[in-house]
Amino acid sequence: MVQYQYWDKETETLPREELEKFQLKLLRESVNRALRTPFYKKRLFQVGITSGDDMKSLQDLQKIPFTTKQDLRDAFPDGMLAVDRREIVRLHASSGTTGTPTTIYFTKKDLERWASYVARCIYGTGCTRDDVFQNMITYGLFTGGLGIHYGAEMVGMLVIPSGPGNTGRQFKMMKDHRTTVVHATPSFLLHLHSKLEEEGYTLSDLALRKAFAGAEPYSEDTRRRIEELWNIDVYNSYGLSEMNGPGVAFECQHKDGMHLWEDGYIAEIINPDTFEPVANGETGELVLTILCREAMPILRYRTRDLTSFYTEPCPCGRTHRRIRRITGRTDDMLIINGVNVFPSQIEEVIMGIKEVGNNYLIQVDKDGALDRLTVKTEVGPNIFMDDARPLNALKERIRHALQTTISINPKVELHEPGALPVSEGKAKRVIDTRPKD
Ligand code: ADP
Ligand code: K
Ligand code: ZN
Repeated sequence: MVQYQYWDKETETLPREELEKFQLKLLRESVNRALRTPFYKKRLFQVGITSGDDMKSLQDLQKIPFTTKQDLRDAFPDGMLAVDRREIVRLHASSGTTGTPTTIYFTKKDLERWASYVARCIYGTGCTRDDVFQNMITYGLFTGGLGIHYGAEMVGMLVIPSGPGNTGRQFKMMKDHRTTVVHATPSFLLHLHSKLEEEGYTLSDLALRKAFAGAEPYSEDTRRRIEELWNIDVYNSYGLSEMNGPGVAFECQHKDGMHLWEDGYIAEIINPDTFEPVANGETGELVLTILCREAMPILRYRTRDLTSFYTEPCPCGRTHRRIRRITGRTDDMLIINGVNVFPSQIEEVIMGIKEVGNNYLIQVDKDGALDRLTVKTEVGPNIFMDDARPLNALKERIRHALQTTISINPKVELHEPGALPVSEGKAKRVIDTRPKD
């Protein structure tokens, strides 16, 4: 039996009815705050919203137009600022995965509140002040570094701001300081493990028990693989800079779906083509409204991230709904010879094959009039690259499994462990060389 622990039990287990009442109160405040910004003043007046009181019920949220990444770019630098510039004490920026990075501002209170959401997430995985936490994610403008950092300090963990990279140094710090918990991208956790032996360590030199993995999509098979390789528990962590950063949704000790903190955000899931809400439990694009941010209120932000709500409550007793693992972004769908494919579908197939190694790359090229999909994967450490027959059989198995799932016949290339490029931040796994017209 898991002994569930809560950072803020009252809030985390608030009955739905009260939670929604609270959301409505905060939504009114957020609309009032938004009306102080040039951007929202114009946007909201256009649809006849002139005061937070126009939100009579949570349903009225639907009257507010969506906000997009492009809106944030257009409103830069002051268009969405709701406080005097002297009130802001920090800025962060998105990674720029899909274009110019967007800038987000925070007041002192905003930073405190953000840290408290993160603390709630971390404590909810069973961590305490007894833990030593190595934050192997990029510090700086990226929200993942400082965002998790301050939440971890709030919990009282000993925090090592290691940042990513330098595998030898990471192991040394892990050993010297008896690190029990790490935060990294899933791809970095796999990469780091592949260097363990080479750097002269074994798992028994380390005290690692848990990892928080996020910033990029990964499959359930990848989670299991990381857990088995390291013999630890891996918790999925979701966030985006427009909504502060990490701390939006996180897995609890039950490790099945991420609780999205509904006292901090209003979450909707919409059909990205019709903009209508999807039926409860169905997959669509996550739309988020941040409820308490002073510096930069953002209403109905289209995250582009695809997910769905769990319809069942979690055994941990938290009343805040869970979202499923993000399967990708609406904008990372590939259309290959007319067939829609998400990189996550490919990952799910190949990571389910145990002889496949820890890194892969998806390439799409033009081959005459047709598109050609090549899936390059590393092989596991026990596969011999000079033994052609089993290698060909493995290739054929991967090809067949992919064709069955995605209805496209790919070319499969096998590479030695460590041969494919790794990135320090978010993994770049798709290379599309087709001319854009
Ligand atoms: P960018 O939007 O430029 O990538 P961010 O640094 O704000 O900048 O990254 C947020 C995005 O990262 C999310 O919208 C989502 O696409 C992705 N992401 C973050 N955490 C996860 C996760 N646990 N699973 C899948 N995707 C994630
Ligand atoms: K401590
Ligand atoms: Zn739970």
